[in-house]
Formats: sequence, C-alpha cells, structure tokens
Amino acid sequence: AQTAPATAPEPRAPDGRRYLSQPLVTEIYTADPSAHVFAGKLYIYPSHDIDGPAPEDDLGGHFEMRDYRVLSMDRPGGKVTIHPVALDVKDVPWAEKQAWAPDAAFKNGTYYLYFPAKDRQGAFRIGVATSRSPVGPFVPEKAPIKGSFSIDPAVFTDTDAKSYMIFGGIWGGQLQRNTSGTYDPNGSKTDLNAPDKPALAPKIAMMSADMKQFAHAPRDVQIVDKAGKPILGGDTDRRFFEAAWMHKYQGKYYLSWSTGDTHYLVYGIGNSPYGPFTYQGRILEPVVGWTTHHSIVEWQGKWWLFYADSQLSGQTRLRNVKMTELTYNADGTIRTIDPLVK
Ligand code: FUB
Repeated sequence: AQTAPATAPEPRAPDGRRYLSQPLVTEIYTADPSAHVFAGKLYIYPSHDIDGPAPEDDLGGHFEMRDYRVLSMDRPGGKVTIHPVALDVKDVPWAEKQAWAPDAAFKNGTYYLYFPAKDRQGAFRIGVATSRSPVGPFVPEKAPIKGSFSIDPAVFTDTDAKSYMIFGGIWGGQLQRNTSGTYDPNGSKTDLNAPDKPALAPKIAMMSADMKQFAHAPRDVQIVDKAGKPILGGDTDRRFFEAAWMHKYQGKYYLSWSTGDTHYLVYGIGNSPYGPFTYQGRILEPVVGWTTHHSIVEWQGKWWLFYADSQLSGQTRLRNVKMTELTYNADGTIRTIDPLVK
C-alpha cells in the first residue's frame, strides 16, 4: 500500500496560485469522493488510489485501485477518520481489477456500496455490496447488477424514498462500447466520433426495492441547452464525460458531471430525476491534475462540494479528496468555484 508523504505539502499550485482547500487526508491517496450524511455524520466513499505499474494512457489503465476505504467526519473542519478496508476487489467473485469510483446508499438498516470494476473480459460492470455499518466491511453480491455497464455509479434517493442510479463515462469508462446493449471490445476508444450528433448521455435506472438490481432497463438522461437542443458530442466544454452526481435543491433536480478532457465540473437543472436537464454552467474550474469527480451534499446547514486534485503527489493516478462550501444564487444557480486562488 502506498502512503502519502509525511511532510507538509507544498501549498502552491504549479502556476503559483494557492489551493482553495487542503487535502482531507494525507495518509492514503483518495479520489472520486461520494459524500453522504447518515445519522448526522458525514461519510465519504472515495476511490483509494495506488501507485501501480501500468503506464499512463487515455483509457485510465493507470487507475489500478484494488480496495475501498471509507472516511468519516463529525463536523466540517473536524478530524477525518480513515476506516479499515471496506471491500477488496479480490473478494468480489465477478471482478478482476480497477475498482473505480464508488457510491453508497442506506435503506432499512442496510448500507449499500456500489462500485464499478472490470470483469475478466475487460468490461466494466457495476456491483453492489452490503453492510450493517456505513464504514463496512461490505459483503459483495456474487454477480454484478444485471444490465449494468460502464462506470461511476451515483445513487440518488429522492424525498419520496425512491432511489435511482445514474452512471456512465466515456473513453476508459466504456460508455461508447455499450451502445448496442452488449459490450463491444472493439468499439471506439473514446466516444461516438460524431461531434455534430448529441453527445452520449449518462444513464439512469430506478433501483429495485431491495436496492440490488435495476427496476427497469437503464435510460438515457437527456442534457439540453437553454434552447432545448441536445448538447453535441463536439461541445467538449459542456458535454457529459463521466462522474455524474444528482442532488435536489428547492424542489429542483440538479445533475452535475465532469467534462473530462476539458476538466470542468458543470451542471444542469431539471424537474424529474429522468430529466431532461438544461445546462446551466460551471461548478468548478479545472483542478491541478487530469480528473475531477465530485459530490454535493447539504450538511449542518450548508452545502458542500467534495472533489479531488493531485496536490499531494503531482500525479494523475495519486489524488487527494477535498471539500469546500458551495453556494447558490437567489435564482437557484450555483456560484462557480475556482479551486485555485491568487
Ligand atoms: O478514479 C477512476 C476514474 O477517474 C473515475 O471513475 C472517474 O470518474 C475519474 O475520476
């Protein structure tokens, strides 16, 4: 296992600016922070980054994560506890490698950990594991969720207690290799290669009553501009790439996502979890590092953005999670955050 340097990190970004916030933990590398409030306490379900041997490539082969560790906090700015291994990919019968960005949910006394990993055919599937504790250990189901594919599950539970999984990611996340309903190992490496066509959409499925399967086949979540036209594949500053998150604010649904190769976190607002979502703008300007992946939760009377950068290591594969306050304008739009300040 890798450990982050014990010495204090250099507080300046490569361009000389200061970091808006500091890593929540420095003992291990963490990314893709999915935060939830359970019984008043904050739990973060991150990826646990490690320094594997794979060279860096466009498909994320260098993200070789093998297990999950949960973080918890009692109050904003308080001590962050790193809990023991919650799930190891070696204990998941169907999975071989690359335990990427997870999420969690709670229902009727059980905590659910949702996670993508590659099966022995090299296809990403999404699995589920359960525990009576929010920090695990989690016991995995023997097979992935039926009909699941791609990466970055985010499970949103609505005020009526219905839960939905939003998921997907292009390039290494393989969404473009699943357009026919089955995984095509020879499909495009990146996207649809159709910049003038609607971009690939994130997927949504309601969860079954036992939270272990989809209640219906995954559907596309439409993302449109203010004129109601689909965001196109070539619109790389706005189109969906990966890392979807859903939250509800003042009765509206907010879908947020990463634009991947242009490095923004952006969002749209809709009237239903199924969309359509009208693009609104940026939540977060680019961080130091290639990926940004986030979550948004209300906790102790404020809204918080959780994200990650590569401050501690300077390397894409070794990231560290952070949190900062997120604020809204009176019209419900989100004020853009810059993770670097002068
Ligand atoms: O951490 C591995 C992958 O990188 C995640 O699944 C993506 O969202 C990106 O952060």
